[in-house]
Amino acid sequence: MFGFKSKPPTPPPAPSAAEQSEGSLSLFQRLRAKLNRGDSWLTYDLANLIPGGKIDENVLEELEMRLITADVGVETSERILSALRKKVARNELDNLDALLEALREELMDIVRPVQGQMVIDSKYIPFVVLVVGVNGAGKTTTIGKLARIIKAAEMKVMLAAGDTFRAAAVEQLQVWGQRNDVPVIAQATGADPAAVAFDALQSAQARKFDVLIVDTAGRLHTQSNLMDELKKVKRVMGRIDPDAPHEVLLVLDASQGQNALQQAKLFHEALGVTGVVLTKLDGTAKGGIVFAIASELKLPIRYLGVGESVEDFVGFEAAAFVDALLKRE
Ligand SMILES: Nc1nc2c(ncn2[C@@H]2O[C@H](COP(=O)(O)OP(=O)(O)OP(=O)(O)O)[C@@H](O)[C@H]2O)c(=O)[nH]1
Ligand SMILES: [Mg+2]
Repeated sequence: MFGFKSKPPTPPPAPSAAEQSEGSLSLFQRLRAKLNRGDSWLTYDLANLIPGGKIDENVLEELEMRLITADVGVETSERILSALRKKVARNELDNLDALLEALREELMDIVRPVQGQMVIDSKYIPFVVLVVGVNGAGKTTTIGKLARIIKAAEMKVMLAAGDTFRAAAVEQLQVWGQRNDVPVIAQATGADPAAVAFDALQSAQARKFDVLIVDTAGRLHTQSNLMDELKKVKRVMGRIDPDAPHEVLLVLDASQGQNALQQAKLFHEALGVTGVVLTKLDGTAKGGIVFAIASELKLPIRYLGVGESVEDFVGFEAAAFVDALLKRE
């Protein structure tokens, strides 16, 4: 679920969603079951719309509506449909299977370029991951999940409790630390988050940790003073290692639809996001936001959160994701 530079992984990282086919229900199957529920998703009942088996404007309009209501966004949906319309005009799509295959290709073209693992470069000691996002997006939970897979790859990982604002935020991170048996650097609530990050980086460097993950308090992308605070956290770590943080992970709640796209734009402007995690894809989210982010921002999508527990976490794989949305049982 992440790559390595300079140093081979031992043992290999956790299996990808597509690979986890054994066991009661694979993550891929679960993702698919959640995203492809009943009449809520793309291909449900599409066949019934095609009385003579013919793809016409009604079918295309229905498909466009479904893309938009699945959070793909108007602009991206229009782009997909215009490509499909051209094919229909050339008589290349004369049945549902051909239409679905063409749709699959269009969706793949959008997400293939944003599939990219987080690469932990061992030339950095530690490799620093700064985790940001709005309140309740799933930052702290994502850190717990990430710490687990990094530890499983036999790397030394430390957590920094940079959320000094919300009551109990430090304790929440400490619980994840205990669960994964990884150290958590913390200060009292109300401390300067930049100071916490600075101290943690110094400590992780001195103790030769492979990875440091810095939690931060949730904040709205529109609160410029709080966005400035994050810039300071970033800047201060840069004094110890000019390249740190080496990954700025933006955590987005996929069920927030188009608002998540707006968040991504502003966090990226402020901090230079290098990777996105989409959480809560097991809930009411329809998954289309992945395409909106890929097509409009072109930011790498690293991981998907598909539940609250530590194993509900998969590396983003374009083909597995698109298939989870399109494939009929
Ligand atoms: N269903 C589901 N719930 C999730 C997922 N990720 C996180 N959660 C839940 O979302 C809630 C908020 O998660 P946190 O990790 O505390 O979010 P946060 O971004 O750190 O929140 P703040 O620190 O308050 O900004 C918790 O109840 C988590 O269990 C997910 O992938 N699926
Ligand atoms: Mg948190």
